[in-house]
Amino acid sequence: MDDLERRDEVRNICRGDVRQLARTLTEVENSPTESTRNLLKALYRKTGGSWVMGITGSPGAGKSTLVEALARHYRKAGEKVGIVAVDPTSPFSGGALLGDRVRMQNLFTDPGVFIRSMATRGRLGGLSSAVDDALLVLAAGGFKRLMVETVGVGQDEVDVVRTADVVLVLLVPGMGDDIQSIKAGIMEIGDIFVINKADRPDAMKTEREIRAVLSLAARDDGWDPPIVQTVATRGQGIDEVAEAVEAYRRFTDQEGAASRRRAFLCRQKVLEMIRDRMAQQVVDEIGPEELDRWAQRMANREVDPYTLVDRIFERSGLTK
Ligand SMILES: Nc1nc2c(ncn2[C@@H]2O[C@H](COP(=O)(O)OP(=O)(O)O)[C@@H](O)[C@H]2O)c(=O)[nH]1
Ligand SMILES: [Mg+2]
Repeated sequence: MDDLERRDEVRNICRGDVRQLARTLTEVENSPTESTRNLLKALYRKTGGSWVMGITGSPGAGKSTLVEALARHYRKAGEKVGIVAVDPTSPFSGGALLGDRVRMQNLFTDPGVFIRSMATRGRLGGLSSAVDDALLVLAAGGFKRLMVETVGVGQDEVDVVRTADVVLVLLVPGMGDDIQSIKAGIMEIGDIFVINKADRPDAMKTEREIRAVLSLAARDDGWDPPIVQTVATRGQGIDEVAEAVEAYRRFTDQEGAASRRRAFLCRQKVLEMIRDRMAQQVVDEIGPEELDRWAQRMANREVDPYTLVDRIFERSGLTK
C-alpha cells in the first residue's frame, strides 16, 4: 500500500479531526503494519515544532491533576494540547473516581485538547515506540504542546519519559526514604522537580531532601534542576511550573543541547526500530510456535542461547 491510499486519512489527521485521530491512535497502539508505517511516514513530514513534556512520579502523586492544570494553563495561551497518559490508574483511562471525571469534563469537550490513555501492554517493541508514534500523530494533528504521563516505576515507563524534551518528576511531601530509594531510577532524569500536595506538612523538608540528593551529582550540561511546590488541585504553583519549563526550553535551545539531544535520541530510536523490525521479521519467518519450542529447549538447557540465536539467524536468512 502506498501513501496515496491513505491520503484522506493524512488530511483528516492534519485537520485535527478527532474521530480520525482516535482511530489512527488505536491502529498505532495495537497493530502497526506496513501500511501504518506508510501513514506515519506521510505524517512525519507534517510535524515539527511540537514539544514533549514527560511527567512522572509515584501513583497518586497527582500527575494527572498536574497535567490537567497545565493543560488549562496552555489552553489559556491558545496552545493546542495533546496528552498521552500511560498509567493504569489514570482518570484519563477511566479508572478514576467520578469526581475526577466530572472535573475533567470541560477538558474532554475542548477540541483544543486531545487526551489518550495507553495501556502498558501492547505491541512488540514496547511502550516507548507506541508512545512516540502516538505523539507523532498528535503533532500532525496540530497538538504542539504534548504531555506524557507515566508512573515512575518500571524501565518501560522510565524509557518513555526519558525521550521527552523536558522531564518533570513529581514528588509529594513526607516521602523521606522514598527519595533515597527512587533516586537511582528517576532522580537523575528529572529536569524539573515538582513537590505536589504542598498543602501537606513537610513540603520544605522534602525540598531540602531533594536538594541534598541532587547535590550529589552535578549535571554534565550545567543545568540546575529547579524545585517547584504545587497544590495541583487548587492550581497553585502551576504558573511557576510552566515558567520553569520555559526556562529549561530556553536553556536547551541556547546551548544547542536540544538539537544534540534530539540527534542522540534519534540515533537510539533508529537502533530500536531496527531491533524491533528485525525481531518481528524473525518471528514472522520462523513462526511463534517454533520460537516457543526453541525457548522451551533453552529452558530445558538442551541448547545454549548463543547457539539458539545463531540457528534462528540462519533459519531466517539474517546471517551473512
Ligand atoms: N491534597 C492534595 N491532593 C491532591 C493534590 N493534587 C492531587 N491530589 C489528589 O491526589 C489524588 C491522586 O491524584 P492523581 O492526579 O490521580 O494522581 P496520579 O496517580 O499521580 O495521576 C486525587 O484524589 C487528587 O485529587 C494536591 O496538590 N493536594
Ligand atoms: Mg494519573
